[in-house]
Amino acid sequence: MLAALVAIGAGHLVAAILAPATSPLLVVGSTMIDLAPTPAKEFVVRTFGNYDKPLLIGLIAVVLAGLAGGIGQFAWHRRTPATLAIAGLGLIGVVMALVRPGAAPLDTIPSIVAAAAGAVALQLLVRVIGAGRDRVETPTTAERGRDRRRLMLGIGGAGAVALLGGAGGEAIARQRGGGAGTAAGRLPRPISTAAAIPAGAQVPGATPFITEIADFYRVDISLTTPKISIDGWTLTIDGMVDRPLTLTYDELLELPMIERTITMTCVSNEVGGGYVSTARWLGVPFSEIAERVGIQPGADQAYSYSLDSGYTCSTPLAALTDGRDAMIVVGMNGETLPDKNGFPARMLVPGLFGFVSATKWLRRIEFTTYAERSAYWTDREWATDAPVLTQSRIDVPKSLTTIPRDRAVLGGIAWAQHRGIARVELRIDGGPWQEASLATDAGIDLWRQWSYVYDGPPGQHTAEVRATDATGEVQPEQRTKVFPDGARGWHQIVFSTE
Ligand SMILES: Nc1nc2c(c(=O)[nH]1)N[C@H]1C(S)=C(S)[C@@H](COP(=O)(O)O)O[C@H]1N2
Ligand SMILES: [Mo]
Repeated sequence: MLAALVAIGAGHLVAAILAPATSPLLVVGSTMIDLAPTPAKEFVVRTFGNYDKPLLIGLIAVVLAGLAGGIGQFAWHRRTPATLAIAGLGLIGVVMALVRPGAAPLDTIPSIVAAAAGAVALQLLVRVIGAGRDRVETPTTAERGRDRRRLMLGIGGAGAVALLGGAGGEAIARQRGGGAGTAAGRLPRPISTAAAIPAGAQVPGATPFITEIADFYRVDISLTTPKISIDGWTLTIDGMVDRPLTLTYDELLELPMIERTITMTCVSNEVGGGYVSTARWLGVPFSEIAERVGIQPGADQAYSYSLDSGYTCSTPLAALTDGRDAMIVVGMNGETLPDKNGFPARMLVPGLFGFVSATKWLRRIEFTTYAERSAYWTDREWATDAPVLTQSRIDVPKSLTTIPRDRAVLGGIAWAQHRGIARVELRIDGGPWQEASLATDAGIDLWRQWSYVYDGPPGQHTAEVRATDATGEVQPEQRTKVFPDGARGWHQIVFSTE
């Protein structure tokens, strides 16, 4: 187990220098994410939420410890096979690194180094710790003391090497890359600014209308946050176009930019969930891109590629060209796009769920056909067309809390991006539906806040909410799972008044 620990530490350190995502535990984890069947993935995300990734890494570490422990059982007497077996564990990393989409031969180096480090560590440890093992007579007190000191030396030495490698690697990985901060202050001015959010759009005390960057939800398949350097980064737009285009970061920033406040939602958002946020985005409108490259007839999708692993996304061309504010985003709430939200550039299309529109760490957009290319989540059976579903949420009071009867105000948000919210209704204790008062409308691509004053008898109550979008469609009662095209159903809470 100590040898395996040394291997992981050494691999992590080398990966931090070469490419952090190729660290042995991470390549194994990433490949497992890609290979996991959709229901398994859905179960893990539903059950463990944002702890899904640490959990996966922990699980791999436990399995590794078990295998290494098993090898350790015969290491004393069959040193060579044991050494080969420990090195063999490293080779799992090599294979996993090679099957990652877009893998380069160099990606195997951290796992090769890990295999070698593990083998050397095992040899040394067996020699140091096991020196007295073949003794036939009962050890003397002095010999016993020496054995103990050798054991401590082995544990201490291997532990220190592993810790130095692991912590050093982590520190280097965190420092790496151009990162989001470096381009701060360079953001161009938009040719069209975002409409001001009307004061009445925010219900006092409710969820902030604009989400802080730190609070903005995050959903992606990456085990660690990619830190992309803008040096050497380019965005290619090609495929069925007359004039393919490759832009450096500076060239991208020179294009005309628009600024828009838009609400984003994830298809994996459960009823009442938090995978919905709003920010002010700065980016190049797709209309500008389309004009520059000249999209050829016959293309029906924009197929986008991410720099992190093999993530790809299919966006219907119609949604990019029907006049809505689809854009290639470089700025968020007045700052350069943060690493976690896709630095240096991401896509954003109002009205579509993130997995069919919002590729982060953008590398390439290929105009093509659905017949020709299928995306990461399409291959995993998720919906091909995925407009945001009309949803509403009760944010105050928190479920199972008690509120004073003379100030019993319920509040929350509703969203139906690119259609708009026309009405929100509340139902208390299964009674008749009653109109909530809607906050000022800030635009159809944005969520809308609502409030409702409860003035019924004190005690414990249930409240349910449902929204109607501007096309007249009422949110259905029937709950559905998030797979394959988003959760439906009414959000419900239990609260007390006194
Ligand atoms: N490269 C990459 N881009 C991605 C994803 C991903 O896994 N990888 N997930 C998508 C999904 S499912 C959503 S909902 C949004 C989330 O964007 P956010 O993390 O900035 O909130 O990003 C989209 N873009
Ligand atoms: Mo998503």
